Amino acid sequence: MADLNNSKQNSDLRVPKHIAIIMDGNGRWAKRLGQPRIAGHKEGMNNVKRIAIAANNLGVNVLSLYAFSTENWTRPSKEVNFLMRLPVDFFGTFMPDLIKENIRVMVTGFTDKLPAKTRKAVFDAIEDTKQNTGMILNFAFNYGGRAEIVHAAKILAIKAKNDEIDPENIDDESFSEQLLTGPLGDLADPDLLIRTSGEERISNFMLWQMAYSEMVFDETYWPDFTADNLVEDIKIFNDRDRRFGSV
Ligand code: V07
Repeated sequence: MADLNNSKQNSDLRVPKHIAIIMDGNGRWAKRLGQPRIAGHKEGMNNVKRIAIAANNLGVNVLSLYAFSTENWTRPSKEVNFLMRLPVDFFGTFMPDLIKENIRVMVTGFTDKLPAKTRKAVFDAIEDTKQNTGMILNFAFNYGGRAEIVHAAKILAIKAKNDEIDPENIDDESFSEQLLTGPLGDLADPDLLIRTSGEERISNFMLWQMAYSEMVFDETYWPDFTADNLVEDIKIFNDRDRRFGSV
């Protein structure tokens, strides 16, 4: 089964090396309070910081968060514009915390299609945290699983056409290297996927990488999701691991 860390804090908890989260339920969280959707996005962003720090303290190596999909561009332009400002806001507010917590920022997605200001905020954050040795906080941003696989196939096809590789030699490993998560190496595949707000779908997130991931669907809306919810979901993961490991 999945390789596990020894947790820094919970002797009983075996913490997955790579946790991926689909941060769903922000709009419904706002609606429940009679507030606009963007209020939910804002509170969702604040929660990214809290959960990133909690995961880092638990000893997680990679936390991948699905922030924006290649399909999200079809939302109303006012909402898209707001979402494109969130990384700017996020790093503007939380960069000192990320440095203090020794967290390294990474982005998985088609960043060339982002507005210039957004792209700059993201690349500055990657640059400013590249010396950090703690958890990798990986934002899946303008990310789509199928687009990622198609992109990898194109790169390999071009290499083959240019006689740089023999198509016969393409295998799981050389294919993985061409995915946007290639830089993560051995850590590219999540051990655990959590989706909040009760929806039970993958929605085009890390399709290749989740071939063997355990999936936990948590009822909590993302802005309400706490460190305790995270530990609870890791325990569910541990119980499954124990059952399957014992046969
Ligand atoms: C977004 C907050 C979290 C819930 C999901 C919807 C709204 C953080 C980021 C982000 C992205 C890239 C980056 C740094 C931060 C973000 C979007 C939406 C589009 F490098 N939260 N958050 N990006 N929400």
